[in-house]
Amino acid sequence: MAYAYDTNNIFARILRGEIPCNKVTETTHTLAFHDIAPQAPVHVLVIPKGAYVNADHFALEASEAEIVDFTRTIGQICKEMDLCPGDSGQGYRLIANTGEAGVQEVPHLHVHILGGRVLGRMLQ
Ligand code: D5M
Repeated sequence: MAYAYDTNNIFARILRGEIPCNKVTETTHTLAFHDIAPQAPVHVLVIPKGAYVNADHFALEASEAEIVDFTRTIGQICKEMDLCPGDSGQGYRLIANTGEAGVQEVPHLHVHILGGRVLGRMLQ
């Protein structure tokens, strides 16, 4: 299946520097920034720099370098924000809303990192 990528979605525009973001970190293949409408004390969005619509597109078509960079960046942010339960952190939640059923608003893969409070049970 071919994935249709909208080059004018808001995260593509952030990546091109056309609109600002509140940056958390940037690596070779990944950008992370604070969500504009935070749902928790920590609410960071992590996006690949490549043009991937969603999680399955990325998982199936991204290079190993991109996937490793993206995954490690998520881990590093969780560590740096003291969210990791193996350290002194309380834990966190990762979410990648996907497609219509997943109620994805922005058609560029983004993983939400939510933490800093005890989150409600969420399996709807
Ligand atoms: O969620 C999309 C998320 O993207 C939502 O939590 C708001 C956030 N958003 C939208 N525009 C911006 C900008 N400009 N900066 C930061 N965050 C933004 P989803 O439903 O998973 O697609």
